[in-house]
Amino acid sequence: MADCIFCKLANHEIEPDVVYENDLVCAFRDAAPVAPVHVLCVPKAHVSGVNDLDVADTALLSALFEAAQTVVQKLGIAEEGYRLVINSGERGGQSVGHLHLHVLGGRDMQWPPG
Ligand code: IU
Repeated sequence: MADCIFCKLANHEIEPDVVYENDLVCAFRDAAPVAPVHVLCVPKAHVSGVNDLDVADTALLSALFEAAQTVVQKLGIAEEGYRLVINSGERGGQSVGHLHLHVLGGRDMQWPPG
């Protein structure tokens, strides 16, 4: 999608700090991290958010979770624990209109989230 910043980052039009990528997903470090580990798993094709996600697209779903699993393994937080978050829509706190799975870790997480 033409003016989508995450399309540009996930497809290296703008170079992100990549932790891992596969054919369908790029996982890169968040530019404004809120935890010692804060990585975004981003589909390379444009999907606006969860409402527009084709849940029959099992290849994309599996690529997203494969990316998250690989990120936590590579960054050494798989065993200690971490949080996966997808903010959806305005009240859900989504600020970028391109689906992304936050991988947060390296500190204790609070519940309920803010
Ligand atoms: P949100 O769930 O849509 O609020 O998350 C958007 C995230 O994208 C947020 O954590 C930003 O810091 C991050 N981000 C980024 O890493 N690089 C960018 O160029 C932009 C946002 I714009």
